[in-house]
Amino acid sequence: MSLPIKDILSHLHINDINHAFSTGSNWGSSPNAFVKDVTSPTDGKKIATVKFATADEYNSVVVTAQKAFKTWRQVPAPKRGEIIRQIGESLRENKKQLGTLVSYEMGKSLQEGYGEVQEMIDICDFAVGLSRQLYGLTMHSERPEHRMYEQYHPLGIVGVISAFNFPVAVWSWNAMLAWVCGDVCIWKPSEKTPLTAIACQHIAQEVFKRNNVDEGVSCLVIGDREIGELMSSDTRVPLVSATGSTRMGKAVSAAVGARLGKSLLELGGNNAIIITENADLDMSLIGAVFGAVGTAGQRCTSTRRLIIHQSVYDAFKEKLVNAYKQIKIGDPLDENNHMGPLIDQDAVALYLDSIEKCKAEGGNFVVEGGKLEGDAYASGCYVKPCIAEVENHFKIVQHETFAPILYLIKYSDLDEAIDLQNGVPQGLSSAIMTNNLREAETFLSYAGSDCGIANVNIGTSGAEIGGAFGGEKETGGGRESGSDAWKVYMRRQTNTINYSKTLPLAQGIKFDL
Ligand code: UN1
Repeated sequence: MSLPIKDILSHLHINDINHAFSTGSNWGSSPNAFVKDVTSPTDGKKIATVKFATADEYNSVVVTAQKAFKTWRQVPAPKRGEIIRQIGESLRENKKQLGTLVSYEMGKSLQEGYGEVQEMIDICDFAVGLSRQLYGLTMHSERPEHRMYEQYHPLGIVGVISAFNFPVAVWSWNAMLAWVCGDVCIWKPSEKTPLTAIACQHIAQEVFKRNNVDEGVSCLVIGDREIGELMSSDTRVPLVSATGSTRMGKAVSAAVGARLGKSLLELGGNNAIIITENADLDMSLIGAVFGAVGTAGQRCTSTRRLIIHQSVYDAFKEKLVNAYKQIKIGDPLDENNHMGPLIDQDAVALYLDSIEKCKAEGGNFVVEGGKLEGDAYASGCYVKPCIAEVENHFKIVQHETFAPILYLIKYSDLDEAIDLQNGVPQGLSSAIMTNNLREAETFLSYAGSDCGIANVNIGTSGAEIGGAFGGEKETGGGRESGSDAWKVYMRRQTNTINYSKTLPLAQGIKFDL
């Protein structure tokens, strides 16, 4: 049984009307701020109202964050890690409430809402360990009695632009790493999901306050595209980490690049699973269906294409069609349902438009799509997951539609399958289902998948936080979360120290006075 939403909102300090920005426990908004109602796609009801920040307010937040950076960077990294550990504890305590609000505000199933908060807890744990491992290398100098090494220093303000589909986890990947690295964060959440962001800000600031940390370490700015544009062209923000569409990423990258700042981009995917003649079809089915309908097809890592060997094509198609008949669609807070709504009615319009475009190009729908009508679907955001037989070169197949539309493509040999898998502009996640070592290793080799993530006998979505997360081509090239992704949040400095009594020059150059 899920908790009543009203109790959850008050537990997470969400008010009827919420301020536009926060620099720690200081929340504010101008009297003439733009006011937006936040409605739930699950039942179409208004949850609360938020105010949008103005450019002046954004500027005041940056000034506060700059000040906070000066003190936060002096805190030893393991001590910063200890504070992140406490944030992880607080997330554990609030997992149920925050996970439920994620589900209610965004529309993903409750299980996935809890999973998203678990992903935040996991990255906190990772960041705590990392706080004692911000290693640089030591090199041997070519000169006698010299020592050479590199060290990592914090950058300053990290701007985080996050998307509605993972409204809190992707922020935490960035914020927890940035904080242990000694940076401060300004978060601009999606204007579609500001309430979960406000809840996280309260959780983080309570911990910072309890530890007497300058609360400007964690700042929140609610607004639309304008705030993202201000952040991207702001030289006071050395790193902008942006998650969202390729169109948005190109704009951020151009603005940040024009001032030679750093950007970390995690953009669209067009992820495929190759199902070979040596695949376990039952396992493949779970991976494919969860990948396609999980989060109603609104993950960057959602499975959009299945590239299936001709010898198992018909058998697998039949399994899929049968499995789609079992999918329960409805209120995501009801744990019997597999799939909730799309984020809003605009998303439904894009989904319907993609189906039309697919049909116009010759797509053959083996499971029909469409908008769901009736009392249970009164928000107007519920759709049917659908499946179409297509060719990879169709324009609509080359495009990422953020909805549960799954494309089937037939192949006859593995090289062809890999070409099809790589034959899209995006390069985030990919998978092969096979029990054949040669097929698996070929897929993982330099001649295999061109994506940032390549899995064997696992679907395309649901990556763990321990690995670096991100992709190539139009996905933007960024890497977040685990492995050595932390290095993006720091600046590297090479130091050479001469402890001899002479000053020999490198490369043997003679320069005597
Ligand atoms: C996203 O869709 O932006 O790998 C992130 C996954 C999740 C993260 C997705 N752990 O599906």
